[in-house]
Amino acid sequence: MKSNGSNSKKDQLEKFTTDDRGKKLTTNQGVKVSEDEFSLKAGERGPTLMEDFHFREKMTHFDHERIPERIVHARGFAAHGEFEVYESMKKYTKAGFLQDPSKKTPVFVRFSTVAGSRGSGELARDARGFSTKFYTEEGNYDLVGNNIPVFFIQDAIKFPDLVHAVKPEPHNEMPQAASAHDTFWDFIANNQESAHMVMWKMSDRAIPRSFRMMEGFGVHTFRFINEEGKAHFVKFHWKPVLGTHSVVWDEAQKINGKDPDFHRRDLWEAIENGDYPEYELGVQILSEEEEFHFDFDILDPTKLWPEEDIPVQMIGKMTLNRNVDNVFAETEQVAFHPGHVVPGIDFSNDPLLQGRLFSYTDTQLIRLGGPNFHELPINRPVCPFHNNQRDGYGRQTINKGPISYHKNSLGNNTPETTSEAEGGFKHYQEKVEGHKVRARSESFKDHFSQATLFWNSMSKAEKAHIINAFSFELGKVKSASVQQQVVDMFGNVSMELATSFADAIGANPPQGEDSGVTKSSPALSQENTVKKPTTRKVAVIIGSDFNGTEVKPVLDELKAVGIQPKILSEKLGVVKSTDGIELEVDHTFLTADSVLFDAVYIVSGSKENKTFHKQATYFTREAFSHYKPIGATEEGKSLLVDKMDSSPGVVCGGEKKEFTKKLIQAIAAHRHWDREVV
Ligand code: HDD
Repeated sequence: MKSNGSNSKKDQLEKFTTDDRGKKLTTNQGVKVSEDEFSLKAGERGPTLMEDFHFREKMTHFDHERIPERIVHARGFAAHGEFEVYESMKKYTKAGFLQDPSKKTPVFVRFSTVAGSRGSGELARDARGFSTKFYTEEGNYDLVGNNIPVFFIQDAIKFPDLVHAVKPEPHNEMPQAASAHDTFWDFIANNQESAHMVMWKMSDRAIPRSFRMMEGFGVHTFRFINEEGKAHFVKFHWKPVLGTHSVVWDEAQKINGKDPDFHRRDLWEAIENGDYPEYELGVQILSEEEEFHFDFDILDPTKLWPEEDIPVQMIGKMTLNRNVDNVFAETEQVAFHPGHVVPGIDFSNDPLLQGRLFSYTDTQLIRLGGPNFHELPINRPVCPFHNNQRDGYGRQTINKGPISYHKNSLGNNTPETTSEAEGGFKHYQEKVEGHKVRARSESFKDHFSQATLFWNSMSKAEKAHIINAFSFELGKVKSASVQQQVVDMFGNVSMELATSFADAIGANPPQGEDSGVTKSSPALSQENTVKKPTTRKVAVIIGSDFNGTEVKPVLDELKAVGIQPKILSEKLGVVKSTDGIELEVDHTFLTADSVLFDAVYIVSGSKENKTFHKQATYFTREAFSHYKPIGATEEGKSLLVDKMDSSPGVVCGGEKKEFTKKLIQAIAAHRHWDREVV
């Protein structure tokens, strides 16, 4: 088992895992405690005594339970899994975990929002972090990416400015987990390299339906290095097997109230149900000779490599199959770092990446309290590690012997270095020449062409969502000057876009003309993604005395394709059909809401009363307005008001098999954008 690494991380974590159930309560010194409800006092009504070491230890530990949250990506959720490569990538890289298809590499993946604090709602309009730690036999490799393939800025020195601008404004600490405020948009208008990323952030990508349904990107250009020392440029992609899907903005805002844990709950439940989230790892590869073949600089992190020009090859699959045992110990203490690479993977000179290589260790020093965070169980590599680093807060390793320096003779000069041929990491010997300058390459100066490419690639509905997002965000901005600057800036991307939101916010239309780019990239539109019904949640609105013979087979068939019908009625308990079928109720109208489901199946029931009717109609109307698939029995049709029954994605009554087939298709389609919402 150990040899293929499949469970090496789990085995390692188990050594540090403890189960307190059934055990005796003790102090941290192991002394059994006889009383845990009353502090030690001088007399029943007297003062507490200093010598109550149990009280003091318990209270002191409690007082120190919190650690600083991550400066960005504070709210996140993680899971364990494994990665398998499809076939050896030997031609391009010597990285051990990318050689052998029979090998499973343990991984730990943390998803996050960027701007909000640790307790914020998960449906914020924001990029999502997508960080993967591969516990390889050659050391930990971290792919610390986002669900957006480009970034706001081109040089890491601007990262503190960007983050200050998007975080809540310092004078009143508002708004939480939102970019719809003056300082963010002031930053954007005055740092126009952000145009491309802002287009993604205003698109549906920034409000994913699920962590299981979003792409991941390494963003930067990295290098693959093979056994011969030859380098290729590489971009990394994660493609979710379920396709890339989003919610709508009105829904996102409501979910934040109804269930601020929506994304983590979704991930947690999928894994608990055995619906393991899967992502394929894709790479775009360019030879060193091709570096200058494009109309963008491949070192510029505000640029993507269009998939139609440089295809994404799928090279492996990651499956998340185990929830954490303890969120603090694992999810909170995990420390990712783009600089954690293994032989076969190396950096490029992307100035954003270069700055990140400093920041991540630095931040862990304050967040995790010192230089020994690599010893925390979640961060330990599964291969041995030895060096002359010593001591520091919270040191756990007990290094034997007097030698803690290199070179030495007393320890036979060990721990010893390893040659490149035997697996020692050697940095790629890129030739570099230049003057020391604070400058940006001319080749980084086109900020709008790819932003227009993105706009051109959107479907009609996606474009409408982007216009609405700009109108919402800028509608919340108070400064008319900032609003106008943003309108003028995005006029460079698309006059249609900027004119539309200028109109919505009462600003002047943009002057001039846009970038003139006419090319589009179909891979960028979520309309063209994979569409599957699997794991979709359907609210089955049902009252007593329903028609069991009609409904039961539909529910069975939905389940057979992996759809999850949840029974929703007026009160918990069971609902009974006229023909003796009983269904256990999962939710009531009080505990659930249409925004928490992917689709609705209205069964109704003859005994339903007025309140039932009112609540069910509200529920259905809201789902309809979010373009969700709706199915209805003959009886359930009575809840479909305003000609909903003849709208796209609404399936009514009819022959059972045909009905179910159409309903499943409608659910797989995710949303029905061509619906007129009244
Ligand atoms: Fe970063 C966290 C992704 C630019 C500095 N970043 C962090 C996380 C993700 C990213 C997913 C959360 C890791 C986790 O789950 O623990 N960051 C990105 C991407 C970037 C990016 C895709 C651009 C391509 N980041 C970036 C820059 C800097 C940082 C330019 C600073 C120079 N990022 C940090 C950080 C964080 C972090 C302050 C906060 C918590 C942490 O590192 O561990 O160091």
